Amino acid sequence: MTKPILIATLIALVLLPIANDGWSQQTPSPAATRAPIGPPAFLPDAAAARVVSVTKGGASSEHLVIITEAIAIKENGPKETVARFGEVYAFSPATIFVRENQPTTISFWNLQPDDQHDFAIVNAAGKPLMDLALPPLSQTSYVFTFHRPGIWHFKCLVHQPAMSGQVLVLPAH
Ligand SMILES: [Cu+2]
Repeated sequence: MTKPILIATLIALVLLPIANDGWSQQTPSPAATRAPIGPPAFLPDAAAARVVSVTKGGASSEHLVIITEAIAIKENGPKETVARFGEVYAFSPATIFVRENQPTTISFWNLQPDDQHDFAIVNAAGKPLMDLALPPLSQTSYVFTFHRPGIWHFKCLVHQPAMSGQVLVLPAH
C-alpha cells in the first residue's frame, strides 16, 4: 500500500465511526414514545376462560418463546414483495404444542423497533378470546392454560392474514 493510500485509509477509519454515530442520532424516536396502535388488549372473560386462561404470572412447567419476524418490510424490501403483498410479518414458531391443563409460559419478543404486534387466540368463528399487545422492542410473558384439547388459531390482528398460527392442545396425560 502506497503512503497516500495508507493515510487516506487511516483518515477514513477515524472518520467512519464519527459519521456512523451522527447517523444513529438521526434514527427514529424510541418505541416507548410512540402511541400504541391496533386493538385494545384484553384477557379472556369467564366464557373464554373455559377454553384458555391467561395470567400475568404464576407457576408454569413449560416455557415457550415466540418471536415476531419481519419477512418483507418497507425498510429492507424486497420492494417488489412489499408492493405486491404489503408489509409481511410472521410469528416464529407459528405452530406450538401444549398439554391440556398444563400452565405454559409464553414469552413474546417483538423484535421490530417500530411495529406494534398483538397476539389474539380466536374461536372457530374467528372472534378473539383474548388479545395481548406486543409493543415494539418488548418482551411480554403470560402463563397460558388451555382447557380443551384440539387446534386453536392465533393471529396478530394488525397484520392479517400472514401473521397467524396454531396451538395444538394435546390431551392431558
Ligand atoms: Cu403484527
